[in-house]
Amino acid sequence: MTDSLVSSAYTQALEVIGQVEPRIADATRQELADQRSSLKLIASENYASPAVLLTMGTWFSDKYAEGTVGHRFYAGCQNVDTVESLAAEHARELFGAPYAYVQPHSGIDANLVAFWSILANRVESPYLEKMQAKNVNELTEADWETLRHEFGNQRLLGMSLDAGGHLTHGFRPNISGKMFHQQQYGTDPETGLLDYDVVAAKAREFKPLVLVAGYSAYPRRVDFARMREIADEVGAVLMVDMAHFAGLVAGKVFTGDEDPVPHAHITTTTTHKSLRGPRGGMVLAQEEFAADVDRGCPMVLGGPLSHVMAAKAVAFAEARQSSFKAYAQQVADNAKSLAEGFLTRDATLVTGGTDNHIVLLDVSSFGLTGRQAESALLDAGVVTNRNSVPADPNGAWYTSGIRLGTPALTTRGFGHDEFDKVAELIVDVLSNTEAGTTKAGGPSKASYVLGDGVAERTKAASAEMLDKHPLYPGLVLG
Ligand code: DSN
Repeated sequence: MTDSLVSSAYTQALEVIGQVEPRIADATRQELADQRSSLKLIASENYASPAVLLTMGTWFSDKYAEGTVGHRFYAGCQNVDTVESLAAEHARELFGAPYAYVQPHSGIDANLVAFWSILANRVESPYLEKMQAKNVNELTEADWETLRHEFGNQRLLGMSLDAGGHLTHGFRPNISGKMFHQQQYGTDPETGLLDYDVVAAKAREFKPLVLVAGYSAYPRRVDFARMREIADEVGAVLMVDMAHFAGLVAGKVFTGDEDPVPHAHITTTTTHKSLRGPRGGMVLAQEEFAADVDRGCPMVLGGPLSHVMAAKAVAFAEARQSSFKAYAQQVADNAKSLAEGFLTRDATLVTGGTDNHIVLLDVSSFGLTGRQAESALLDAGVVTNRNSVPADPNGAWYTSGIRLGTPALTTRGFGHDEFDKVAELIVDVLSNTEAGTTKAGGPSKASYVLGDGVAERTKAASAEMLDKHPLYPGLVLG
């Protein structure tokens, strides 16, 4: 797509929007300006291509299409069928998966569909037998009670939030921690690494129905073949949430035992992180779960977002190009450069480094909480998010860590030297930030004092790199 086409498409679109609500047009312009002028290091963010973004802005948004391809609860879904089939076909090819479900609106939705399908597939209940025989109306109160009891008493074992797992992996306050009896596995207190023998011992003792692998803030690769062995030994379903690293799987950086798709019964993901697609989710499954996953909408999800499914198809087509492999490898290489940049400047990293796209910086050695570090960095134009570290003394709100990721800036073209410079800038900001005090004069976990001139010099140094690697080069809004 040529630059002038994209420029004119967006210029005209914003003009149309501005005629109705100019403040939204202004905010949209400002968002582009802000994204262009800051160092985006949030590990779960990226920059989708203009083709992906443009695909989302169409009349497919206006169509209801509950159900699945060829089996809809609404008439007139022939074009949505085309879109959904294409997105699923690209996904199956990209990941080598027997089955792909591209309707989930987010990663949490994808995980809920996976939970639903595992329960529907593995829990024996009179309800399910009757549902399959299409006699739902014949269910007695006793049937429903049995169903609630059986569905509500299953066990899930997942990685704890402070070790890097996701909320939906059994975190107590999350729906996953309430709908399942849950237990969590963590990481080794000395190394910060997953200990598969500990996971196996927990699984043997707890006998979960669902073993969840995958992470949101663990800076290392996972041996999914080993996780499958553990699941098989205890008769569990292995569900892998690859939301964070789907791009590294698609780009063949994670292969063999590190590729979850052939090992997991069900793999879930978002499509907008390292995979660089539109915001959304997806479920990949082995054949035995396909029919249950297919009932995700309307049993778990609201109507599919057809415009987003179309954009998923475009993004997956992009990810099947050889250039995406080079991108994914660069994401991992850049994370190593970033980690080395910190280590040579004596900063502390959880697990001592990275071998994926995440670097988890423990900011306690700077005398700061994650919240203070996140705010100070934002003042200096460095966009990150605070994150717990294992056994975090500051809890999940203030935290002691900053999670950094390389997918977005790698899309802009940043390489080894730039990521080393990013580490230098972050260390400079944090070394020149002091923890503040509360109004009463006590120690504060939120307020902070950034040294004079730090924000300005960081922004100037960032601008040099950002100008060399413009976001959406050639996109000029008239
Ligand atoms: N919000 C996503 C992330 O930042 O990792 C996970 O839900």
